[in-house]
Amino acid sequence: MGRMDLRQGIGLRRLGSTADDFQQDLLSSLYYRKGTTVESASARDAYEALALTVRDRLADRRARTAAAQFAHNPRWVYYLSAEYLLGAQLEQNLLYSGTGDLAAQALKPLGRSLEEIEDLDVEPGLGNGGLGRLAACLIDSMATRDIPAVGYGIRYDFGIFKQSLEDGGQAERADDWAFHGNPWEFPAPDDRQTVGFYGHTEPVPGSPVRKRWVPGETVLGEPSHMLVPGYNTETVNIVRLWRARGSEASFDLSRFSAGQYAEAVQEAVRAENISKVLYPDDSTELGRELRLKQQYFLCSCSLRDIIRRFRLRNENWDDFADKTIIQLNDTHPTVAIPELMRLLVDEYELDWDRAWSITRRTFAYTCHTLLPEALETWPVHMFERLLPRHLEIIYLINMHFLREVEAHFPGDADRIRRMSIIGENGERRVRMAHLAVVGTEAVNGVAELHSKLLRETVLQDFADLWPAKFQNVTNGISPRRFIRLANPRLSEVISDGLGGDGWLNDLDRLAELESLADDPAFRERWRSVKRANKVDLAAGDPDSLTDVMIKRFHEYKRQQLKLLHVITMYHRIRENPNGDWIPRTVLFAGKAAPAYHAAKHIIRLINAVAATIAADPVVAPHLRVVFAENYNVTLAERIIPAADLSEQISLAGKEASGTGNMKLALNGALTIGTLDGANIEIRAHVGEENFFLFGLDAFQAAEARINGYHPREHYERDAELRAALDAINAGAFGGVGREVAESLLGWDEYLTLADYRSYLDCQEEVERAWRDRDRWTRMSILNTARCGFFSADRTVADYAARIWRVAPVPVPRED
Ligand code: GFP
Repeated sequence: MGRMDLRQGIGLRRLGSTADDFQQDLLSSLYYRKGTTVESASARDAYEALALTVRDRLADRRARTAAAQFAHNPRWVYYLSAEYLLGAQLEQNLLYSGTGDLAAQALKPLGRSLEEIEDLDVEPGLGNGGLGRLAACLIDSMATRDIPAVGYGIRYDFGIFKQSLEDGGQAERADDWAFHGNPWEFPAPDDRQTVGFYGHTEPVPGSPVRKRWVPGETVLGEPSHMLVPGYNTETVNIVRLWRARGSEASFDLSRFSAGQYAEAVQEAVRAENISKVLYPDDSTELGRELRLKQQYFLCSCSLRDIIRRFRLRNENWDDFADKTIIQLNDTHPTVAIPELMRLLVDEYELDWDRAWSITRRTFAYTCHTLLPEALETWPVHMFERLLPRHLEIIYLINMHFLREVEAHFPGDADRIRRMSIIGENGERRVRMAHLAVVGTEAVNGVAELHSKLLRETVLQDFADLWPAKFQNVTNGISPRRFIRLANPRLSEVISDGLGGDGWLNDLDRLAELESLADDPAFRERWRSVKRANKVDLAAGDPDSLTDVMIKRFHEYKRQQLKLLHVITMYHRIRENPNGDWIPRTVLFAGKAAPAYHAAKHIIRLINAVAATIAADPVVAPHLRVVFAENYNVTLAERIIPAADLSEQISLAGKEASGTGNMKLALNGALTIGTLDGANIEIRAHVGEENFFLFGLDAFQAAEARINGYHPREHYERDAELRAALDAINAGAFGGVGREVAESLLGWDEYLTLADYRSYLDCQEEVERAWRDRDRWTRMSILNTARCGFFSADRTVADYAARIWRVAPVPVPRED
């Protein structure tokens, strides 16, 4: 029977809520769990003891959540994601458990301040960019909305690399985020799973469909979980992360005894490599195979765990899809579809049609891109070697699917070729996005434009076949993390304005701030908050216009366009040193994928331009360029509250949604942006007059390419643009950046030069608005007031109602 039954009737001693109780619990954590004393505790001991004490408060709620959820036997949401960018845990968990003040007091006898202790809290670097942070925001909001959910992921030993600058270029170091251990985590070795790879399949006598897979290698997946508390509710969900281990037999004692130390551990090392790093370099065949291994590892472990959980309360497989919805966060976990088929057909002996009907109703897929190169495909030969049984299953799925296509569109061979799960152009490859569309009940894009473009371009054939399957769910962000924790000053002003902090889980209430946008005293407070945040950030003059572009480095996001603007400002100031210049601090932050050379050239050029400007006494008083190293959630939380201007300048039709755009607008930064991704919805919400729009739209951008785009024509025509590119080519910035200029003039994949003039004109509008302080502040307040829609709580409500079809299961408060 399920282990939950063991708890029945055993009530836990309730943890006390007074300062004394908390103090006692902190001390007992220090003595009994850290094995130290007040006198000899190091700062890290104090940190860990505090973390455990806070964790206990949440664990208490977790136990009640589990009891309530299991008793209810609801449809569970299982979120499968290769990434989770959770952000620092201590501050969040203090807020969500309401113990911040108690903690500060309790630390005093240890001679420690809460700030000092918080600095020891390392953010788990288990993600890369927007997709990983979205996953973290969604699990936060699921808990806040009392939706029974588990997030599944991989517990990478090394997260995304740590970035530093060397000679102005990006240098990468391993991010050993859990070097000191991770007090937020509960290992659950008893729930370990065994995962197979390679090998061969054998027929099962008497069954035409079932096969026996004999793997050539097995590894163990050991889970641990972290608590995911809801805000202002009792629910505490979990995120369960798998770590790969060799079996006990993987250590070869005889080789070790013979002095073959490396050989003795090689099997264990090979196993452990699976969860070693996030996104291993995929420029080699081995690296690519390791990525596919990771994906299968995550899916296999998670599905078995999901099935285990299902079987605790249910017996009939026909109920599986009514009790389970698995959301695939992009294509990385798509191999879960053939894996579920394999488990149902081969291991649980369901017939194919029944298994397929269950599988299809169990999964939903979120696509996060429009870039064709970002839609994953795997070589058939790699699949065949690594996952031979899954390839057979994919072939069968494809066969049935293509029959369906043929029935709808008889004789349309071209369509069949386009839609097949197996791509036959050149090397045969498995198209994971096609598999994800075929094997799921719902497919969604992450902003209105994105979902429309998916339907009309990238996945058009599928939308023709199954129009009802395609939906939009616009992304959102956690207001707790990105206003309350990131910007406590603004939170206080908002709470004062709205008479309480109920807005933190009802973000539409921010609309009530509108009436305060014309109140001079409120405006003054608003401005002083922004200024104080800038002082804290210490990136430049707090009275300057703080212009931020913070996001992964990618040419489609067009950091190079911002840079051309910076160079033009530099030229203008030099030419007219006594002009009435608005002081600006331009702040860049973001990582480039280690093998993405073009993006790294842009980083290097930014730093070269920054250095040139800093060394120029004429320009430096007016313009400063800062590159903040090692962008992560923690750094984002410092920069966002200090931003005046939010750069969302991707080429229209390329950014699926963006979420940084939402975080910045919510914190009162004004957006300069294209009609791309969620910018469109942000503009619709905040009002055209409170948004700086420029550039081609997605349709015009596509047309420009089709009609033959020649970046040089823009160069010839526009003297300032020419001056900027010529300066780079002439070596004006320490000789750095010629590759950037060359790529812009040669091909300019993302139409940077086409949008240059429109962008510069728009920056002039920005400056006009900035000169009118009251106007700017009013716009800023209205941005915050009108961005309630972008709460991840709304996003989750949308998924729950339209895709997951799940209802909240409230957890009773303890009497
Ligand atoms: C991707 C897309 C973004 C989108 C996020 C979340 O981000 O436009 O906002 O996913 O849906 F590109 P990255 O993981 O690629 O940064």
